[in-house]
Amino acid sequence: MQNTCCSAIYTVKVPDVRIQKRIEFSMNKMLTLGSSIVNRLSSLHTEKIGFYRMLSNTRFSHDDLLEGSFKLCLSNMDTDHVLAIQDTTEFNYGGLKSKLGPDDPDIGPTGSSKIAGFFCHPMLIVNPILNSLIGFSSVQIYNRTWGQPDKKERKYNQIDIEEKESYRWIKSSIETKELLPENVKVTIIGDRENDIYEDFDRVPDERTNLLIRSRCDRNIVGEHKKLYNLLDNTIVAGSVEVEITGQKNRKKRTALIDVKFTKAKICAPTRLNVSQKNIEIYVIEATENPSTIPTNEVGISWKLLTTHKIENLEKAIECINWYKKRWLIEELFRVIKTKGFEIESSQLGDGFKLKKLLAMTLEVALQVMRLKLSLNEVNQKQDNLFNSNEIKFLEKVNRKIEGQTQKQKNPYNEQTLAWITWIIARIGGWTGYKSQGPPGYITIKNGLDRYHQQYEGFLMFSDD
Ligand SMILES: [Mn+2]
Repeated sequence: MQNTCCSAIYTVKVPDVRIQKRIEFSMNKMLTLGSSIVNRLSSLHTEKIGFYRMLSNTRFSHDDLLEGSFKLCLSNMDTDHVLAIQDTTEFNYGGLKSKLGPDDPDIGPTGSSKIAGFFCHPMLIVNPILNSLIGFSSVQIYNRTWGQPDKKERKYNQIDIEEKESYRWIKSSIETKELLPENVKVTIIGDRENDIYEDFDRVPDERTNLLIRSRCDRNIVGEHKKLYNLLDNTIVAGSVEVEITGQKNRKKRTALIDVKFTKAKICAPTRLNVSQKNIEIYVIEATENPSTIPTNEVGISWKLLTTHKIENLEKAIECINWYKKRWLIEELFRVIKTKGFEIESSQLGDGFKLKKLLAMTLEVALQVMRLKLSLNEVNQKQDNLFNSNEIKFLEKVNRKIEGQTQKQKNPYNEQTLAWITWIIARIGGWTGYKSQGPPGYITIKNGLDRYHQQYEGFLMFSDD
């Protein structure tokens, strides 16, 4: 089982033991209360003040906190092949405009040029076999500056990739390679925005592969001249059933996916400063068969570029399944924002503090996700996420819950994370009936919240 977020990971970069303790304490509060809003984390004035002081302490920044996360990721490494999933999200503090003035160096315009905020680009490391979250190998928290010249003014298509914001995709890959042990193979996964020629030029090596969704048709060497034209002329190699999780505009279903794959030599766009003028890659096309596409919906259609050698259908399907795990990073963003910690509702009003709060929230959100995912990986042990007193309390709660509903026993082995998650989810209002499906994040978060209150009461009485 993985180490928890709150066990002495910041010792290197944080000024002293007292602050280290303060960070651990705050992160535990965030975890059990499921919130990043300082006011909600404690009813004690002194605790709140301590948290605020720690965030405003200029002797360490969000980057120093993130060093702790990277250390933790390394110590959790439990496999020799990982998926490294990267993506960008923005944090909007438009509502704080009056507080977050144009003078704050840690705040700038976001996707919408008028809304104040910053961006975060994490690389999430996943064990593809256990489907577990190992940690973060790189996180870039950055902001644009007000009044920055636009792409046209900067002659954007003429400047080197290092000067562009999109360099973040390559930077996080390089940082990941530097951090992870050499015997660990890495498959880097990114969405369409990650389809950057320079990435294919600079990142792959003997142990590092790319698996990236195609954004644009590319020139290729050979008679078909264009990548998509080549795909049109490739036959379907086979079909596979894929479970599609329901979303806003996507119905939950078992989709039948037709799979094509082929080798291609892509050409560097003209004017580009790269060492390889063309690069051999493989391309996989996954297209949903019309027979499973619901009416009024567009079927699944992915074109994936990869440096993995795709020589048979099995390998193509394996890559499709790896790419599917990209939803984990989307889920992480939801947990940090709307589905959980509500970090955008923070009233801190200061970019430096908000970025530190985000660095801590990233690690805590990962813990909440681990709880939920544990129901699929039922043998994962829990180490020190909950202490022995809490386990005693959980045993009592478990007996009470099971007593009320004789038919519904906690199906998991005691001391596993799944056993704890089952109890927390039940406290959060989940019935445990198969028909209701697995508990969601809101339920787990509510469960942690109520659990925390009940445990405080339990401690009070056991003190008597
Ligand atoms: Mn994206």
